[in-house]
Amino acid sequence: MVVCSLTEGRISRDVLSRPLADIAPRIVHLGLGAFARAHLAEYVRRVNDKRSNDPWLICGVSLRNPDVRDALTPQQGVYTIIERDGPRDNPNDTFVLCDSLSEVLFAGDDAELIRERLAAAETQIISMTVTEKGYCRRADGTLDVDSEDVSQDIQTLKKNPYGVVKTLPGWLAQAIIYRSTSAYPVTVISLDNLPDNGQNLKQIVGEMLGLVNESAARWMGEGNVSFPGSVLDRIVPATTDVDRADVEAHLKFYDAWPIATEPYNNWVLEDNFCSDQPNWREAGVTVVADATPFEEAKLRLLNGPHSFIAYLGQLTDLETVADVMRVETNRLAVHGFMEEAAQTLRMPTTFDVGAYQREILARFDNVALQHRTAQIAMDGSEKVPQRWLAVIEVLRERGESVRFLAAALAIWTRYLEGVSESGVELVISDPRTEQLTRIAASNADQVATDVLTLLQSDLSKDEALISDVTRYYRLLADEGAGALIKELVTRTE
Ligand code: CS2
Repeated sequence: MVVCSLTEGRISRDVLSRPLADIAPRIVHLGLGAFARAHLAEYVRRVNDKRSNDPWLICGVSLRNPDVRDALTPQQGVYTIIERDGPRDNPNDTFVLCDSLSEVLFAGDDAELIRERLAAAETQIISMTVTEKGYCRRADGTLDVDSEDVSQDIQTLKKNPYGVVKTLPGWLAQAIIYRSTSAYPVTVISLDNLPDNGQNLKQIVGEMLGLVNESAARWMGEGNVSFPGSVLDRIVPATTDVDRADVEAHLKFYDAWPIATEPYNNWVLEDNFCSDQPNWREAGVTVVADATPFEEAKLRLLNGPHSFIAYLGQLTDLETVADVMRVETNRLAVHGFMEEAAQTLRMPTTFDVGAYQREILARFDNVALQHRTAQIAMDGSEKVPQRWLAVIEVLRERGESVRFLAAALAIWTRYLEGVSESGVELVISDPRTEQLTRIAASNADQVATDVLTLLQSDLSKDEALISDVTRYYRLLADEGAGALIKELVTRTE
């Protein structure tokens, strides 16, 4: 039904039987970053490949800047996904044209149309990738009503449900208010790396609605809005000019914003829909009753080690994940980290944890991907709690000591000093940069306690843990990361 072609050296879209404008999007996606374009949009493309006469199309919304809209609108939403694998000098790349986005909007200019799409009868799914900080949650998972943007959205929606909102909870509350007046149920899917993402999202939206519109909150509580949990997995580095040049060289056209990613793509989604859905299973999605064990496994065995690699790489001037993995002792430490974290999983006994770990290590080894450690290092204070602290808590409650995870905390705090071991300045990009860099610059004995206190973790009172982190921190300062990693991988308990 919808096929792509080339017009004057750019990608465009031919519509065979119906104009694109006649096909209403049934998915509205908020936060159209590279991840959503490599993951959700690709699954929807696969759905449409099977049922081409009745395509599911996505209205993609950028909340913060117009760049994606400006790049993709001239190519009618079509872009290239480059799947990279193999050795760097002889990569085994494949190029897929993704055509499941039918329009791209920007909240700053197109708010009216976005509101219309969110409220439309045809819209069955509202999904989002807004990163951890976009949820405006406090450490305990409740809505951060004290944040300026959230409190502004609350005031706006109280006065006028059609007012201009800014935050994710604001947009969703507004969408649900509209939909409740027409009785159009909707499934709202978080595609972010949050623990229990469905329930967490439900919590903040429920709180927001409770404060601004009781009848919409009641309507949602009656089961007209569902929040399936989901676990997404695909490694997606930021797009570079090399990616654009590769598309041009291989496909002979210019793509303003291709996506480079790995061949691997995985999605586990809870069977909790209260509106129409594409045939997800047909597209390769695993639909389950409870995604929590899968999510724990992914957060703790992939994302946890990923952040460990990122800070280690930043501190030791290793630019990409594969660069870190190429150092044998680092690789052993990443494996050790995984083994420590794996003890806390609750997967069914049939799940082969060893095979899962090997698969992840092989993905980290992918040199063609060029995944920068600086990219993963961003927003550490939003990631560390679910990736590391949740694991440490389980192990410490069992009375066990942690080595690799304690070392990871030491490496992170050392990285927060903002200079690599060779003296290169590091850019710390985090919503709490100011507090974190202040803590990192203070007394070495205090750093571990202060950073855990800032994250509102009870682990800040765990003296044994604090003493381990502090010892590793001192070792890092005195002898460097190489010495710490060596001690970790050679010490036998
Ligand atoms: C990464 C993730 O940047 C990060 O924090 O750990 O984006 C990771 O690549 C994805 O979750 C993989 O599915």
